[in-house]
Amino acid sequence: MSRLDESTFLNGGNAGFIAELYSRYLEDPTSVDASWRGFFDTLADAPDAVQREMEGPGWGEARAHLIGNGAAVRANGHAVPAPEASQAALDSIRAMNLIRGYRVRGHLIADLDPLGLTRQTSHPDLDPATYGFTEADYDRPIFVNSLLGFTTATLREILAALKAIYCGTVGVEYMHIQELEERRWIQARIEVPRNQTEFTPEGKRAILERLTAAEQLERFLDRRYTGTKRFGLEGGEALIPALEQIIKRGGQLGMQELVIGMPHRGRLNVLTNVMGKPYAALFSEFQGNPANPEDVQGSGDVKYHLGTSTDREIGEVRMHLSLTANPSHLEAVNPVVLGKVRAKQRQRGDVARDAVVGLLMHGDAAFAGQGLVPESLELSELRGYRTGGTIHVIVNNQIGFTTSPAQARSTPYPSDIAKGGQAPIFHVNGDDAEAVVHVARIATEFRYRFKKDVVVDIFCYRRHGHNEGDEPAFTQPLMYRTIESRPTVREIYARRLIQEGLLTQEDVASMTNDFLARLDAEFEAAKSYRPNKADWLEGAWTGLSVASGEDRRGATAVDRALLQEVGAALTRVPDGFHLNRKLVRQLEQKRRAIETGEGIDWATAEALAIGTLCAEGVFVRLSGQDCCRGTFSQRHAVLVDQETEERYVPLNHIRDGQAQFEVVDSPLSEAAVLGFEYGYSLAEPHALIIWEAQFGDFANGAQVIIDQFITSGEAKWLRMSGLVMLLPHGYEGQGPEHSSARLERFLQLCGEDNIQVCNLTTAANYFHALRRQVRRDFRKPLVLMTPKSLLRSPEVVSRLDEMEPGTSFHRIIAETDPLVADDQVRRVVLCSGKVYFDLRAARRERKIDDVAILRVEQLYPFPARSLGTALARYPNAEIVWCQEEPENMGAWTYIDRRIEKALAGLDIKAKRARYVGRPESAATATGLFKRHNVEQARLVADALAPEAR
Ligand SMILES: Cc1ncc(C[n+]2csc(CCOP(=O)(O)OP(=O)(O)O)c2C)c(N)n1
Repeated sequence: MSRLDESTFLNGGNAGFIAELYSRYLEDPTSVDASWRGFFDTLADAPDAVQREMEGPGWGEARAHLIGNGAAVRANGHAVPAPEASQAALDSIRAMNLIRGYRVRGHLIADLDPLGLTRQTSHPDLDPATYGFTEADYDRPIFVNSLLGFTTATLREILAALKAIYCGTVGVEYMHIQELEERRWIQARIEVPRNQTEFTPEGKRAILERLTAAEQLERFLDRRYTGTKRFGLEGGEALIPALEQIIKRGGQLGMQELVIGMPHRGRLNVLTNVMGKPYAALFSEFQGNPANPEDVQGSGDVKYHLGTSTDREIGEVRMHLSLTANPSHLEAVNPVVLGKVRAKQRQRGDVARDAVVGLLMHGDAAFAGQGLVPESLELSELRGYRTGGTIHVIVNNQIGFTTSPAQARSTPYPSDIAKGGQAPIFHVNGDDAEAVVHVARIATEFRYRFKKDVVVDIFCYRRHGHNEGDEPAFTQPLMYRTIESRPTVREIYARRLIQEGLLTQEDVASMTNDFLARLDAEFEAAKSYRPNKADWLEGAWTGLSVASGEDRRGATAVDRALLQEVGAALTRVPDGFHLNRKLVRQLEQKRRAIETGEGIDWATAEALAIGTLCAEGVFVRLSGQDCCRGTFSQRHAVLVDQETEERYVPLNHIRDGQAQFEVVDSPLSEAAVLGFEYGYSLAEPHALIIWEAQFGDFANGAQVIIDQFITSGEAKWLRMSGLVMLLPHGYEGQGPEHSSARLERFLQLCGEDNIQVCNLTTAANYFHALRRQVRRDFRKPLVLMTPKSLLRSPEVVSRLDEMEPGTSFHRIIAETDPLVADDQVRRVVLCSGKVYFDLRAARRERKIDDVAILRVEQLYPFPARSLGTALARYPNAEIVWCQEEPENMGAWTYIDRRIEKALAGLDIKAKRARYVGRPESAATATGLFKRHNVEQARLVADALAPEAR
């Protein structure tokens, strides 16, 4: 029965009967039928509240009144209420339904919009008449069992309390939360103090100071750099004292580090007024100077995308604040921040997740529109991703560029998507600075109390156009007429403090002037300001340096003893563990391979790379869809007891004191999860962080993270990442979306030594490639095309001695079969990845001995010199590039000119490579298996054909 139905039936002929039942219930809850008991239970603030309140002060009298003192006693011993008692019981039920109505929907008529454009003033669920009250009922005392702070009040008083709590400048949405304790905590936190904080005079002055800084900085920039884009905060200045409150209250609750993500709006304000970036540094950037010293590499980025980090003393606490650099792509930074938080929590051993907290700011249009928002929210309670709750602040300026909310979303609030994640939502009028700070405090407390996400939705406005050169009246003329005549939030608050007698007009003016004087001085200082260092290789990154050198092998080899120690752990299960029968065989094979040192397959090599790193003290994290088992059932990093479903991770049982291997199945998201792992890698240079796509093609769902962060973050923001992306790739007849990891896209993104792209053909090379990620003095993202069917193939296996001292990663693998003399070789087929095995098999089958096949294992950085050396052996050969991808895909367009360059300085006949592979195609692959086989056979035949076709 819905609440509305309940209130309707309370008006009908049943009312007296229900009142009587309620009286009996109050006398003895067990005396009424369970369904009625349940109903009456829900009226009170909690089932047990009835009992507690009955014992509490005031309730005895109220209850006596409701039951009907001195009324006749029925044969069954229950009191029959007197008529006035019956009315009182009815009033009570109705009032408690009304109270519930306000808790659920009070926010709908709250005074949230500073512009007053969207104010709704009534709602049936908030109308006493809906519950059966009439005008005559307003002044009769009513007994209510609630947390409102009274047990007896008139309807008029009850309504006044409810309006103060739920319909002032704060609107709270929390009744969607399923956890009773969380609901009750919020109720108690807001109902008793009538949803406001009594600020001290110092607190009030601090709020005004923050508002002054926020407002005056924007004005100053506007005056000095008129028309320059800054995506000003004007209209939403209350954000700044809100952030200050989060930091302050957080510090009291255990926060030592706050990792922040935010869009461009207000970013310059946050960078300086919250993060403490020198104003002079900002002004210098406005004058066109780079944010980092001139001799530091990189493309740089616009000033409203830059990050920074700083330490601030907040009371007794030294707080580290870091604002994560982000691209223009709104909300893309969310998962990156979450990953950073998680990594920092681990670094600090912050098991309770008290010390490091994530704070994400959002625009209203972006929060409602971007899919990364729900994808990232979805991570919040997951074992492998949780960070103990993120504090979200929406700067809800009621517009997105030129788009009004009515066109931007289908739901009433921009925050609605967060309700699915069970987050409480505090809507607040951004022109009531105290209310904004008040909810920021409650939100922080909620995060700490329940370790869950929470949302503050600051209803404000955007005083100017989308950027400072924009004319907003083209599209929202009425809104902007209202805005024009509106005093600023600082002016409103200053007036309030003057009215309260806390400050004089002169105090307010001198607060502004002092701040302006400071800005003037910083402006002067900016003229000679030079950033003296880039901060990118400090803290945890100390000791690392910018990548240099040609082969960059790193010290990746491992002694046999350690390989075998890891191998033993890999194939060991605890006593009494019920291993799946099929895995018994698999583990047995692994054990034999490791013992004999022969036949190490792909998954075993991976496990050996991970396990040896863990044994050496390197934390390894692998996440991706179904990666614990492995999409192709190849990994089995987690063994599951067949009787108990208990999980066992063999690589976490190598030796005492080893580092952990954290392996987690991810939710079915690419963008959020890849962003999370990238963020993790940003904060943790000494760990190996791996993300695996289910099939490589799905990585394009995370294209923003790839384009805007992984491949360009180092150049734009001087932030290194050693993230590994495992992308299953290879043409095996599985159709358009299960064949290609879109190698061509990654290769097109390569430049300025930004990433590494490899397509490997041996288990040993995979072993070295993974270890290399943390065994060199720099970090670079590694994009790996990984095998599918080859996982089970004896073709890719290696020997253990290919991982032992003296071995390393190979970027090019030279010919391994016996052939005619090098000068007799008529063709060199260059290729990368799986097609090598098809070519080699066909060559062996056809007994061809004058075609060499070379494998380019690393495509970028392109091993030009090594390739040149390898090709120089074959002076009379033509060069063919063979790939299984269509001509417009794969490596061809990337590698063609690079091969040409590599050949240029060599004393051999060939000048360019000839293409052999599938013709250009719109889809990545055919969906027909037969056609695939024909195509594959043809390209292999072409590559080996006696003469060019
Ligand atoms: C993913 C993405 N799409 C489009 C844009 C272009 N764009 C920049 S700001 C903006 C409006 C954002 O509105 P809102 O989220 O409400 O923030 P506001 O600018 O109003 O603070 C748009 C569409 C972008 N930056 N990112």
